[in-house]
Amino acid sequence: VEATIPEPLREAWRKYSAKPFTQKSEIELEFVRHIETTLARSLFNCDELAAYSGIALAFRDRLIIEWNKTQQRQTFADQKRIYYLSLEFLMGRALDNAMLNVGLKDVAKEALGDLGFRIEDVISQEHDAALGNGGLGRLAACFLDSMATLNYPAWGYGLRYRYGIFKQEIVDGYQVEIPDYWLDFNPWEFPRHDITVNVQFYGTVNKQRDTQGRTTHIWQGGETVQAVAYDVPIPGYGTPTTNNLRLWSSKATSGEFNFQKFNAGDYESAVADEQRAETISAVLYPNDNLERGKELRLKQQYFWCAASLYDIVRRFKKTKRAWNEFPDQVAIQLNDTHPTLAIVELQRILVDIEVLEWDEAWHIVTHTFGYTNHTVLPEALEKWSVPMMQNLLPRHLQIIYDINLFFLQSVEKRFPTDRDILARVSIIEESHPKMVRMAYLAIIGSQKVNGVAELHSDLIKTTIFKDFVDICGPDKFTNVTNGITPRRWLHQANPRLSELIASKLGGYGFLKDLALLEELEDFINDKEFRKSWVEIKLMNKTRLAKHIKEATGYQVNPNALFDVQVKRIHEYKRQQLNIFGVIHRYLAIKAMDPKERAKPVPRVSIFGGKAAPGYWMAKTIIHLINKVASVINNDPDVGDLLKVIFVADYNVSKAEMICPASDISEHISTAGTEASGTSNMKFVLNGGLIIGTCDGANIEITREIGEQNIFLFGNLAEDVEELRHRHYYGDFKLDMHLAKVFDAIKGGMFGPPDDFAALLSSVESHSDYYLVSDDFLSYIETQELVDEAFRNQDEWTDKCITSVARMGFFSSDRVITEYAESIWNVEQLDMGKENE
Ligand code: NBY
Repeated sequence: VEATIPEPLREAWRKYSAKPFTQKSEIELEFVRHIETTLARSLFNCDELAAYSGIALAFRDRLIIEWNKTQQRQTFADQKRIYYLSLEFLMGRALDNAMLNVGLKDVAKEALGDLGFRIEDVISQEHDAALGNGGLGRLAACFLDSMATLNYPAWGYGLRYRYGIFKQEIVDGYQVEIPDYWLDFNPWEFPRHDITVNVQFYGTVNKQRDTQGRTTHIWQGGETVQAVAYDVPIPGYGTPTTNNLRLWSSKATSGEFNFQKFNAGDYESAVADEQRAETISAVLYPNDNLERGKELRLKQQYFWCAASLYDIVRRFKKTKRAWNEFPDQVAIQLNDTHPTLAIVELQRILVDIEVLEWDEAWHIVTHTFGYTNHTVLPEALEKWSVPMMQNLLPRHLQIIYDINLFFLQSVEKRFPTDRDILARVSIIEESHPKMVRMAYLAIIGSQKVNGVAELHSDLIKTTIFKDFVDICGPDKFTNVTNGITPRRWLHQANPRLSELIASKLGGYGFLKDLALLEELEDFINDKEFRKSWVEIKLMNKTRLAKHIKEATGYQVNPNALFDVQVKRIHEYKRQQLNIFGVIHRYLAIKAMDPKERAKPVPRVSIFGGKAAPGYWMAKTIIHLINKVASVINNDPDVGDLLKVIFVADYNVSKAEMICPASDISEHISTAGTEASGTSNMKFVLNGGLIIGTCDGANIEITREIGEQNIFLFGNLAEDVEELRHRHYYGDFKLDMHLAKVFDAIKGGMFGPPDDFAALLSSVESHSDYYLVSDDFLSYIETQELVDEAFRNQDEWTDKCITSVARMGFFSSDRVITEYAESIWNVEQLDMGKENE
């Protein structure tokens, strides 16, 4: 391209083109320029929010320079690209991350200092980008960071929700949801009003014969909505690579239609059309691990898949390659089943628009996609009603039926004697109404299917997808254990620990190669090092204690054992087990002779997490935690021995404060239910220990750090089925310690017992599906072991240091490398000397 531009022009352009800043004075110049011109303010009315805006704009510009060059480099290299399709990207704040990733936080700190601001105060002005529910969305964000850091040519595709996950307030002990309008000022996105895609809904399908006598399908009528691209730069750490996250926003097509309505004076219906269109990307659905079949959600999914596929195909077509090379240029990863319609959409584009033969198109499709499963919970497996899909996406439903027909024919040929297999594996469930099973469609349309931790990947092969292993062969199914980015979850969240580690390991190389942490074990007896280690933990706990005081009014002792469970509230994650354990502890303290009360280890039980607004049982658990907190925290018999805290509105930036401040964190799901968990990794990487079940990635964490460094308890996944069966048919007897806890609740100790009746009866008389009673004794005994271990601070510190040293495996860089090699078959871009 460049060769066609005359040299003098190129010369002038080069002379004036923006250069990335590196000096303090340059940052100050940019900062003041943005305050004075972009924001039209001055020194005299520059508050912290304005200072945030100024510095964010300066760094935004800085990223854009590298982002442009990255796009050019990747176009020029013309390699296979990764497209990560996710309905959720739980990014959190961007400024701190941007400063750290380009290596200029220290310089920015001085610059801001010169101009009268403390960098921490400025950073905390930023609103979290909370376009996700929990682990699945945060995983996508960690992957973007790793893909950029490793110089992979990669794009994220998602939706630009106007409202992210709701903000949580606690009022009288109850969760209240507040809308999260976050776009007032967002310097991190670039609207691309020139990059739009028209997306069609509803209408009808007509068959036609083309000139060669082929039958073609024409999808006509219905309505169209316009997708507008908003681009978010994703800077890698210590590399110029700055990738792109493209989020689609919906708006009414500015076509004939509206114009005519306006001219005819029908303003109201023209405006209504506009609002209906904008509704598609208006709000993130706040359910995690629950599927609710709403039409608007299906619209979101198709809107996003259609726009993304159009964009991907457009980019491929620019290279003028033959269609059969598509899978060599494009790898599309489906983050759960939410983007499964992308499979159908690509088949539609190839067959209906590009007029490829069905088989040739299907070969391309099935070599392009990979599908990641994140759950085995039956209530979370996506299904869409056939009538709804028929109405909204008539052509796609036809294609799904054809995919299913060819698939079932091949199954029948291979398993002619198995009479039920066709009904079991059909994409269409023969219920009333009929349902499209999205996971089955995703498996059939993908080249690889993966789970997110070893146990989970084994479970999907032996339970929910067993038949597909027989049909497709075991090689289609694989495991890629999750990980986290050490940039955000160590360096950014815990700068002091990161600095201490760097001082021992001779630099920050471990942030790019986390396995280097193993050298920390050499310093385990280094007195100075250990002292700093303990001091840092105490500082982080003190910082959290300060937040707790401000947010709740409760004063907690930073020297107490901080016991943390923060994650979405869900019965399978068993916050109820934790709070019942807290009540047990409280009853034990109350029963002690006052002289005895000096003995137990003081503990602060910290909870945090949102309940889906329609998940009544989860809300009841939040209510119970808050009631228990107000009783225990105000009981003079207890004092510092036990405090219970509910941190409202748990989100990414709260996690950055909480993870470094824990002594022990709880990952106590019923065995076999938590696919992986990723906060378990964050806590250990920050020098905390775990109490947990043999579930998800806890198992691999144990293998890496050693079983002497983790507190495991409870029944194993392989025994769960049998136990449930026994509850159901045999006699069920509540654990005796748990019975005392229940008596206390029923006696009104924590308010009207009716408030908690359903929660108790889910354990007592509704077969205790999550095995709370079965695991209770083992849980409380293990908590006693935790107390004992904490009493010996030296040994505790040994465990913490050893664990951190052995966490290298859980870097999302390792995860992305595995995906790249075993699923995507893509290569890192050769950065030549640029990456030095
Ligand atoms: O994905 C989580 C798993 O529970 C966790 O074990 C795992 O570590 C993590 C990353 O692999 N799943 C999760 O967060 N799921 C959701 O947030 C979610 C959101 C929406 C829907 C379903 C699940 N939905 O159907 O709308």
